[in-house]
Amino acid sequence: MSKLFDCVIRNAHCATAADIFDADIGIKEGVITALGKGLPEGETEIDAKGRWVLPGGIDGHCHFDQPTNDGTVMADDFLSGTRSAACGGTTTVIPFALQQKGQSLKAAVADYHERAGQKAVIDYAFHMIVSDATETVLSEELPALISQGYTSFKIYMTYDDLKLGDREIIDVLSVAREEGAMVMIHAENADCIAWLTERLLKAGKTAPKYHAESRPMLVEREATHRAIAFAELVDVPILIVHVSGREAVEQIRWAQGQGLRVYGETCPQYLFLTAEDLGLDDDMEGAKCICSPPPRDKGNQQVIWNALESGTFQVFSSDHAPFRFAGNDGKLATGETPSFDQIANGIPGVETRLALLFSHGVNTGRMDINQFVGLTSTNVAKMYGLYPRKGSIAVGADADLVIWDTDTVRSISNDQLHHNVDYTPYEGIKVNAWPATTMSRGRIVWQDGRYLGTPGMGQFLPCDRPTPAKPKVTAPDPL
Ligand code: DUC
Ligand code: ZN
Ligand code: ZN
Repeated sequence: MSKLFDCVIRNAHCATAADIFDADIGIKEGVITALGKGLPEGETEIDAKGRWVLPGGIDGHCHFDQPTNDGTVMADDFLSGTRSAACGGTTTVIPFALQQKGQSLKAAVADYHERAGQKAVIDYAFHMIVSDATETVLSEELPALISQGYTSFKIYMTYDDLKLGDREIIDVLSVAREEGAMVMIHAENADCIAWLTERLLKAGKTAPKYHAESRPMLVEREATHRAIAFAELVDVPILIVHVSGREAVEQIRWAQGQGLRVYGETCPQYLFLTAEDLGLDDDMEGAKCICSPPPRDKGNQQVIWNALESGTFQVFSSDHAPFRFAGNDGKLATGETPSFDQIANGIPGVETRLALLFSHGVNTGRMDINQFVGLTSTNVAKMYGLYPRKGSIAVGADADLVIWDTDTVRSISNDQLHHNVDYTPYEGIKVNAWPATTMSRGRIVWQDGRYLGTPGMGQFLPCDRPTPAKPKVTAPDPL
């Protein structure tokens, strides 16, 4: 007779976003079916030895195999991207189906399914990127796609080939309100950046380090402020993504203080890198750390830590945007010494996100384990309509679990990572936590330093309309 459980994880010291408890975890057909003490023997048994067992990480912001039109190619497709995620303790990813200008949104989503289908090792959902807010997109495609489970999308306030104008932003926010979708906003003022870039280039300031000067905090502050004003006008929640420093944090805090549903996301680069990592004059190595918004300084790193600890930010994502340094289709696709504005934007980080925050957040006492789980998993599941199937340890939830080794001390090294990028911006940073075991719907995909995943086993996850995307109820309930 077959056993009640396919697998039992014994002696798990579990944490969710709310609780800490010790339990055996019974798993059947990829789902957690029992939590308790002394569960009957499973087909397989894992002893967690009293280690932390946490919900698998959900990376709500990463880019895999995203089409570009500047001669660059993303280094990670769904296979290498999800493999890398799994080895770092992430069990769900939400990358972006990018609509090119002139393309239908539906076609962009269909194309992205082709890219993911046979390759993904772990489960995945899609955000959309809306770059062409035509009448058809607004009135037909977006409503239809949202009702089919694509319930979040990103819009850009910068980049000529992606940005929306103010009126277009208001129009897409209005559709999001009507349809119950979450809007993620890349907030940087395109015209300020263009003006500053022109001046820098004219002055011969072309090295990677000038990337940071072309995108000072003011441009992020202005766009964040404008996005918040539009969201207030339309009365719809928004999420400001990849927040880099004090000025945007102040805008978000102000909005939250007004009672507006304005959420914030930050990423490892704003905790562990500074503008100095963009190098000195003529130092092309600095291209490895070019991302937007750029990393700031130590003082701003502290502001970002504070905003994580205090709850100003709800989610912590990698913004993995993988471009190789060597070769002619990555960072240096336009030549050996391109000017900073010709260098692909984005850095890798899907595998290192969790270990960095666990080590430097939880193990230093900056945040507790429940906050860690919230920022890296539970809140992400809620923000994008995947909760409670994902993001918790509970009966009925998918058995997406990570057993953490907190006895390790290691330096991050690109040799040990599983992405397809030839560097990590976090090389040499010490961590004292790393996943010992990653389990995706009951299947072990990473154990004791060995990748054990199978391409194509990841499932597409249609998302519910996220509760945090609901407009605030302002009238008191007469009851
Ligand atoms: N924005 C992102 O979200 N990722 C990479 C580059 C960018 O500008
Ligand atoms: Zn962005
Ligand atoms: Zn991104």
